[in-house]
Amino acid sequence: MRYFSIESSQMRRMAQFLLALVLGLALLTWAASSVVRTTAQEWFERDVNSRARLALAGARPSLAAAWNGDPGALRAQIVALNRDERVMGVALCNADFTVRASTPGFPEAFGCWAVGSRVRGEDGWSSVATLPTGRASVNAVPVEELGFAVLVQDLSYIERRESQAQTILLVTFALLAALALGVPMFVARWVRSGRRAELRKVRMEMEEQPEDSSLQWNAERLKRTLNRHLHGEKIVILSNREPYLHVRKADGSIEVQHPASGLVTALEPVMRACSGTWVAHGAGSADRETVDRFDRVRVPPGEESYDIRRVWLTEEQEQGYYYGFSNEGLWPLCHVAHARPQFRAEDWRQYREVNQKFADAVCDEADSDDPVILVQDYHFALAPAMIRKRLPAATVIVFWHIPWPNAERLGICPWRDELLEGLLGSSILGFHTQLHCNNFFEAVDRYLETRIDREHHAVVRQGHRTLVRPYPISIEWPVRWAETGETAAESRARVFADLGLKPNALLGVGVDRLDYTKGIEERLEAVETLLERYPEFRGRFTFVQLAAPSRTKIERYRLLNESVEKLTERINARFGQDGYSPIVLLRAHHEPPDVFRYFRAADLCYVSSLHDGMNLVAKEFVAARGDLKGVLVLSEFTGAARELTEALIVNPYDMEAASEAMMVALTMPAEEQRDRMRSMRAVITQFNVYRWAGKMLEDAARLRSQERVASRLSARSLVG
Ligand code: ADQ
Repeated sequence: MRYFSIESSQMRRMAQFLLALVLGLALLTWAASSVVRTTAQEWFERDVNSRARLALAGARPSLAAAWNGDPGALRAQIVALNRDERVMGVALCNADFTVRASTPGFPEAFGCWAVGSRVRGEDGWSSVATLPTGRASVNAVPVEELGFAVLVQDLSYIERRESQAQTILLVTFALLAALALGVPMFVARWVRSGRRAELRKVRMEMEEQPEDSSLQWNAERLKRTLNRHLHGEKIVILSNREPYLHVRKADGSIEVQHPASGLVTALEPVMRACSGTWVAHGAGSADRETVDRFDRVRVPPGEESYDIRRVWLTEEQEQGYYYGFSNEGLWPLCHVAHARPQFRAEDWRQYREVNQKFADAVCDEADSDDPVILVQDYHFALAPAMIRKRLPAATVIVFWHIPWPNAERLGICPWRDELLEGLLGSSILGFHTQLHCNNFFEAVDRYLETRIDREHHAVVRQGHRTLVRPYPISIEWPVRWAETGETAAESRARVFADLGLKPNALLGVGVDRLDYTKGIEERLEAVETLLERYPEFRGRFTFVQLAAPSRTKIERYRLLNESVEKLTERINARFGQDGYSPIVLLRAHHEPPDVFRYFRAADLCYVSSLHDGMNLVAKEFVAARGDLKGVLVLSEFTGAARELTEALIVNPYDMEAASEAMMVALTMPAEEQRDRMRSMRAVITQFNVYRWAGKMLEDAARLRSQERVASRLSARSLVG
């Protein structure tokens, strides 16, 4: 996609060169023509003078003979001398400077008195003067002792000839200049229109490929796509979080953990399908012990198909880059969740340093000059430009997993320009929604010198083009964890037993990292409002919150943790009775099979994010419900609300509406539950994570072929 800019800069350079050439030639022509003009003029004048002298010298004896004779014969002689059309006049002057005879039209300025005193010796006198009619040459020779003869010749014809010659020279030069400028420009234009047509074809293919809905995306199709379009190239993924952590347990054994992360949930199945290397921060307590000497470990355990390349960070780096700039700066900046972003210069320095460190690791893992690299999330806004610097031909696909703020909000970040510039190092920049893309365009437009190509959804900066498009993320389908062989009834029985619930109890579930953007406090308050407004649910409805501790070193997260705990205690104190607690807070990381058991056991799942990119929990709940039971209550501020329209969509800030939705969910007839669930499952079946990755990789593949066409054509035109 850099093609057009390279091409136009080449054109610009060529035009500049041609213009300089033409100006140089014009200057040269002017200088040459004035030299030629002066020299030619001198030659002509010398020639005319010598011819005049010859004529006079030749006529001298006969003039002397006739001087004192018949005036008519003397006159006839000077008329004969005057016959040449360029001779303006001839005069014969006596020794006392009086006129002896002259032809009509002899110029007054060269009368006998004016010339006489200058005629000395045998050679006489000659000169060039400017008369009102133009330049003229005058030659005077003595005629023995009798006097002298004067012949005046018109030189204006020399000027006329010179100006004619100069006009011809200039016209010829102008014609040559027009040819020199016009022909290459025409050829370039012609070549460019050819290239455009070819590129338009590729681009149209890229934009208008209809989707074959009968062909569902799955791991196999993704693999095929990769093989067909990218010839099975190895993919390098970069993310902060690794898909598998090795953790040393209290008993000394090493356990493999799946982190609670939407990013990992989405990308792990993609990596299984594609293979390659996943570069990530080695954060597990036993991570160093499980890597080889290249800091690599083969995963998934037991089904090894790709490598994790672990990058180690010092405590200061982790503090500044991860906790500081990423999670106290960018995270609150991108989420409208009322936490004030903290921007510290030291954090920014670490963020830059760590981005460089990861970018270097990615480049080291690349096995070609033009690898396909998937950069994930807000931890690595600078890495794309850093990678591009080392591997200019790489296809860098960035996916931003969280919302992108509007330009005004982004403007408060002291390093907003650097963030935008870093991201524009990518070939494709993906967001969950069109709104986030629009916000990005707005920010780039406001803060950087770029060209926004709205027709093709791209930003062009310094000759590099970045496609900016929505790719709504999703989950694998079918979800591995939903295929455990445990029926929904068995899951429900097990969870009810674990929580000590009565068989007729109603269960709500929330599953999140303990993060203030997820609206966990608002969710608990909505449960309180439900019990307040609908007493029939007291003693019967229990809401279990699975809360994975997250970013616990950050004060805001510690406060949230305390607040959720206090809120739970207060609500339980208010409505709890005889062993019944309306809220069960399970503050721990749960492995996916446990999470899915809770999903299958619940009557409703409430996802109450105050602002979210997509929210995969909502999709996981739907995926877990193969029994077509259960109701999803979903915040309107999630990306998922745009796709899962059969959920009960609520504003999580509106306690009454949220509690009302929970009431509707808990009393919803089984048939309606089935219809809603079926329709949501159909959406996720089709719009699963393989499609998400496939669409991006297909776009990347087309981009690569488009760039290859462009560079082939430009090479051809250079050769031509
Ligand atoms: P997250 O903020 O991590 O993701 P989300 O998309 O909901 O949010 O994914 C959370 C994942 O963690 C889910 O797979 C869930 O099962 C798991 N999880 C949550 N709580 C857990 C617990 N207690 N124990 C174990 N696992 C738990 C970011 C963005 C989202 C975006 C994703 C993917 O914030 O908006 O959808 O990336 O792009």
